[in-house]
Amino acid sequence: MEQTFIMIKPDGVQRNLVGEIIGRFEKKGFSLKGLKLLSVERGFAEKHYEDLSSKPFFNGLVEYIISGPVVAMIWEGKNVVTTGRKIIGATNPSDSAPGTIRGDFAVDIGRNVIHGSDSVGSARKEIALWFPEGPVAWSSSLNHWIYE
Ligand code: DAT
Ligand code: MG
Repeated sequence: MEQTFIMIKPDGVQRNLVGEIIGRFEKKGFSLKGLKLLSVERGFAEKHYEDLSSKPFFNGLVEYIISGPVVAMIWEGKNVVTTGRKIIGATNPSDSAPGTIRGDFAVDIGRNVIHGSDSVGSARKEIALWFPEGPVAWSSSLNHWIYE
């Protein structure tokens, strides 16, 4: 089953949005396969965002991610990468539809509350970086009510 990496950024933690965000993924029907609250160091944040290292906003982005604890998660389910990005909403909260996490809870692109992997390949890379121990192996007894 497909997995994605979701991270609640430091503003989401500070603004007490952790329960709200986890609730949206839970209620959708996706399964939580990894969860931790942690602070990351500069080098780790740079590695997570290495594809963006040439962007003018890279340093500010790294400063933001290391500015406080984040919640790192693995979520599993059918099409969870693409659907997870839809639940999160567009990168710039000015463009994020109401009903999405960024559409409902963010204003500025530099404080957009949450990260989600953009492809199955990057999900695999990001899960390996953030969860070297791998996902927790369990399966929900509700799967029968969520999948045909
Ligand atoms: P996303 O987080 O939607 O996958 P991304 O991978 O293109 O977006 O960029 C990572 C983060 O970098 C994004 O969540 C916010 C920040 N960012 C992206 N484009 C930006 C821009 N033009 N100005 C400032 N910050 C930006
Ligand atoms: Mg991205």
